[in-house]
Amino acid sequence: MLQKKICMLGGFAVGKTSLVRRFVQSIFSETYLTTVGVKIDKKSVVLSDKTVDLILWDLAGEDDIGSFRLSYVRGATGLVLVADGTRAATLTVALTLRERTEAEFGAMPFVLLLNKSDLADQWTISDDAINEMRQSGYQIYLTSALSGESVDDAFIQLASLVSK
Ligand SMILES: Nc1nc2c(ncn2[C@@H]2O[C@H](COP(=O)(O)OP(=O)(O)OP(=O)(O)O)[C@@H](O)[C@H]2O)c(=O)[nH]1
Ligand SMILES: [Mg+2]
Repeated sequence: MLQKKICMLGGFAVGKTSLVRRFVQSIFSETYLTTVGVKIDKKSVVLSDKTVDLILWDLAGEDDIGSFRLSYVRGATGLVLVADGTRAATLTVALTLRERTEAEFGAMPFVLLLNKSDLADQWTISDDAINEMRQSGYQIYLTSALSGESVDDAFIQLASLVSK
């Protein structure tokens, strides 16, 4: 059986736990309960030629990059980077966390989720910035854990990247 460890990385309250809950259980809650340490979930994804079990490590958000528990990422084969589209600064946090994991464990496949797309009127990340990142090869999804928009697409794309 194909099992792949995936880490959810991003700043505080960007929606990592909500995205996992949406993907695994198809539910959403407005209530914010910050993650302490790590919570692990599992979901099987059926691809055209194989089934892959994603073991999702939902890590506590860290805006203070210095205190991020890098050791949780050991053994991971892919990353879900999450930023909150209503707080552009969280994009820098997500990208910096990825750089730190690359320095420690080497490069691995990732997708970048700009979450809370339902809050369009509060959006702070420009289309230009998004297009620029896409042109440099980033696989970017505008997601909403609330509506479910693009959530499955993003996880399925990562499943296919890590099981190549
Ligand atoms: N409107 C909206 N709210 C969201 C979305 N995703 C998450 N939230 C809300 O944002 C808050 C934080 O969500 P969490 O999923 O707990 O965020 P997190 O990244 O796991 O936070 P930490 O565990 O503290 O790092 C909660 O109140 C969620 O209901 C979304 O797509 N849209
Ligand atoms: Mg959380």
